[in-house]
Amino acid sequence: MFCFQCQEAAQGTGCTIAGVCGKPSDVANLQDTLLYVLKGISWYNEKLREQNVNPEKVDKFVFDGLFSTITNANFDKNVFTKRIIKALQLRNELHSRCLALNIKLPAQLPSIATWNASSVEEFEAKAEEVGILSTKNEDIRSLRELIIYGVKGLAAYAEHAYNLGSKKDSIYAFMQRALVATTENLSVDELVALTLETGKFGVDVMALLDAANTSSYGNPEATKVNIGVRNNPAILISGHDMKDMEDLLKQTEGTGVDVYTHSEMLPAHYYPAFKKYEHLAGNYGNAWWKQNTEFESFNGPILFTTNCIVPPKSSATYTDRIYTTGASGLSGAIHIADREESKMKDFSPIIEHAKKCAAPQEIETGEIVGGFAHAQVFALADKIVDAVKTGAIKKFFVMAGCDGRMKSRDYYTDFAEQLPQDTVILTAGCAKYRYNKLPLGDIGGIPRVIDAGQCNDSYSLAVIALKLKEVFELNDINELPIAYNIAWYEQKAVIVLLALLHLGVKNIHLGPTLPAFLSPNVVNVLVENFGIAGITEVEKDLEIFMQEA
Ligand code: SF4
Ligand code: SF3
Repeated sequence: MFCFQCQEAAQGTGCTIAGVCGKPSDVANLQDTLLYVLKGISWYNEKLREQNVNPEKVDKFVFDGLFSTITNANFDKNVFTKRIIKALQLRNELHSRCLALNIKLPAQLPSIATWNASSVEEFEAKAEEVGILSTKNEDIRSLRELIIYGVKGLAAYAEHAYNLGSKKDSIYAFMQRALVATTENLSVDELVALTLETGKFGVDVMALLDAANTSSYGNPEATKVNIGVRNNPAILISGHDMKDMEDLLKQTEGTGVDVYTHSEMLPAHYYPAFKKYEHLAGNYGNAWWKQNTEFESFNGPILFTTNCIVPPKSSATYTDRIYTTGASGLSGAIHIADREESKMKDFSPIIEHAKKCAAPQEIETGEIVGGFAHAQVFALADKIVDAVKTGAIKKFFVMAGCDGRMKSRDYYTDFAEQLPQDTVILTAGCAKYRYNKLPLGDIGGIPRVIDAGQCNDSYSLAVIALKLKEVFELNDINELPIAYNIAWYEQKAVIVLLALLHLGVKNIHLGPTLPAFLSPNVVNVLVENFGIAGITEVEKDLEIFMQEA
């Protein structure tokens, strides 16, 4: 195996024996092979799409498959084996369709379009030949992988929107085009252009998901979320999928079972449609990587709708309380099947399980505040603009992104604590858990941590920035008093970063380390064109940030 797609890549270069995330080498290899076959599917589908033949199942298969290979989403070997078998069948079906429609194919088909195998051994072995290291030139490899990781992030957000009935063909067509392009002989310049184009579709997909979420559940509102517990048995729901949240809340209503959010599901509390459920009891715990201890004390079953899963240790007592659904998976966990057309998913097994469990054990008390997506911030716009004009707010710091288990991420807590009192943090994603329980106070009623929601709600932060640019009549988004100190971990953060670059945001600081998949030359391109930088020490960085813009 070789994998370097996330921030925790071993030794800062790549995992080769097993993933730091817990991904075993056989699963890593199967993921590489699945990706390879998805490229083949995309190759045929591009030709069919040109003829306006495009079965929806193909788009869905591709984004589902990509999503399942995101860091910490799916560790189940069987899932990948079955998916490769299905993928080969689908690709061969598309080939036959091309032939039936007399679509002209090249005499020499690329290997992504022809490779076939049937055993798991062959699937695993293929990864050695087609994995990341098969691209020998390190700059080409770096750009290809940067595009693929951006496309994986796109796929995740596209799937959430799709689950809410929001579809966009141009996004699916781009995902497939980009996958195929990573197998072609593109130059560095062409790949750089494709990377930036990926960012454009990042903006599109986040806008699509934002519209899907807000039209389904209303605009997020400023909300206080309880972090203590009640005395009822309960289910903990984690991940990013709001449709799953809706189905679970509906099915648990009146059963005596409470629902708590974990990690990236916290922002569900901010939606008016979910607030009406009295049994949505609070948020339990912190960011994903603390699940090893927090799931122990939760006592009830846990539902993963997406990443981030940490495979439980053999000594864990909660292993039999884990359920997965959608793109997520874990060997040994019970997987809740996809919803059938216009029906809800069937969460009854997890609800019955919860009824037999003790209530959660309290690990903290109090409240956290969030729900400042674009509409709520626009409602406060006058107040915010005044605060900037009077100098009460000197600067905003976008500290969106992911959290992770590395000790070096203490930086973000220290940074938040040491920020001058006349600054405000704009956040989204699970990065917020590094500072959302600190007593940072407010500025004239504006909280000093403004939480827009999930990582995809970074879109809201961009919309807010664009609005402020308009209000202050500036020519360039970079003239605003906004600094970007973003923490990344997995591939959704990659698409968020590319989206911000597409919107013209400069001087983003990215930490706690720069991606292992960026070669020195690609880093230079990002530094020269976008002023991308890493992080150093809090004091030094604060000095730099306060000088910029
Ligand atoms: Fe390693 Fe990250 Fe890949 Fe897991 S996802 S194998 S930790 S690089
Ligand atoms: Fe977090 Fe996994 Fe990225 Fe969605 S839940 S931000 S790491």
